[in-house]
Amino acid sequence: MNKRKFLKVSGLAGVGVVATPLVSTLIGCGNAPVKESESDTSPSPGFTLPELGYAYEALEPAVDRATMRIHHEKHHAGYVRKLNAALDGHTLNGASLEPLLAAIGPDDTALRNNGGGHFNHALFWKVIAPATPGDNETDPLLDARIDKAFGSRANMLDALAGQAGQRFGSGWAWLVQRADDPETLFVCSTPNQDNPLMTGIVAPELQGRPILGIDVWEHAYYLNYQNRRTDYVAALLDRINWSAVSALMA
Ligand code: MN3
Repeated sequence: MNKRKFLKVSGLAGVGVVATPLVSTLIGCGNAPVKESESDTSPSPGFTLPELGYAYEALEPAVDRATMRIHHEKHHAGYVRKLNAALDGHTLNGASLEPLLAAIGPDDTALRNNGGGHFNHALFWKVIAPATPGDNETDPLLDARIDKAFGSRANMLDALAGQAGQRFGSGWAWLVQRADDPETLFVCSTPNQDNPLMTGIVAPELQGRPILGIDVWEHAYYLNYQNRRTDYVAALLDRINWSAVSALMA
């Protein structure tokens, strides 16, 4: 391995042990810390496609059954498969997903696109889950943080929809806890499958822990909405599972 990668992997050895594993609660994935002496030969963690936890038609009419099925069975499954393939023999093989995302450099295209794709979609399925009784009860801590940053939940949703609408081409809009101040929330968008956990890729002011993400790739809405991204985002923002968002706060 080259010196730059070696330093990054070395720095992660402890992180994998102590970091709060956001994604390990979302996804059945490996948690083994990177071992620099074994990382070239240890087996792939074998990231797996998480279950939705609800039926493909459960979000209709906001998101249609066919879109949900293709999005989960084809698109997300493809990211998982290509992520595992990209990790075969890679120095980051064995890392859990969050430290892996933090260590990716801008030129490591396969890990960047597929590691991001796996994380982003696993988060997405959680936060857009259809509401069941009790799911959408107000969480005082989340509400307080939203009010502090945006004035109200409606203002935050407007800002998030604005980020989704302004993203040129494919990408995501996020509600994020600041990396250097987790009690402070902000909204942003990132292109393609990037996300705010990619400290080696996204700008410092965009770094943090996403607790809500909106997929604005055309594959997320085109069957039902064609070019009407604004209508899709508005419908989706009515289907947020606020209990899940609260649970993702650090
Ligand atoms: Mn997608």
